[in-house]
Amino acid sequence: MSCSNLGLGIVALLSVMLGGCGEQDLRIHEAQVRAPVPGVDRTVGYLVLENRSDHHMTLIGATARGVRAIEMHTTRVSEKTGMMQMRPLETVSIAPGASVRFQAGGRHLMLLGVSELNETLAIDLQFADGSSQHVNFTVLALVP
Ligand SMILES: [Cu+2]
Repeated sequence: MSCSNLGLGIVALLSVMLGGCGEQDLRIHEAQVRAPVPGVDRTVGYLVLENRSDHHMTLIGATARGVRAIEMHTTRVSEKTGMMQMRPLETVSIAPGASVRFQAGGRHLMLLGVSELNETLAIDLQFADGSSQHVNFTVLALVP
């Protein structure tokens, strides 16, 4: 076997090994966190998770340095009051080939106990299979 063949063999083996952890099967788009309103220590995060694998992925939580807790919420109109209401989500499942969108007025990440943010915020997304994904969220400045 020549050197170049050996090299290709290792690359092929590595890609098989990495394929097992499923990280590259998940694509993240539009990861954004809104800068908190001055004096408020909570804010929201949005993103799109695209599952390019052939199995379900289940998001079970998220953490970030400098943020006390991150919850997953959904927003619904209350049947009783007609007001918008947030409810916690324990898990968010993404079907094979599907995308799940966290966006304004819907599903969102609720960041609680937020200290000062820089231009980006690194959030670790945790999945039911024990894997996690490190995602850099762009921090959006407040619209004046
Ligand atoms: Cu919320």
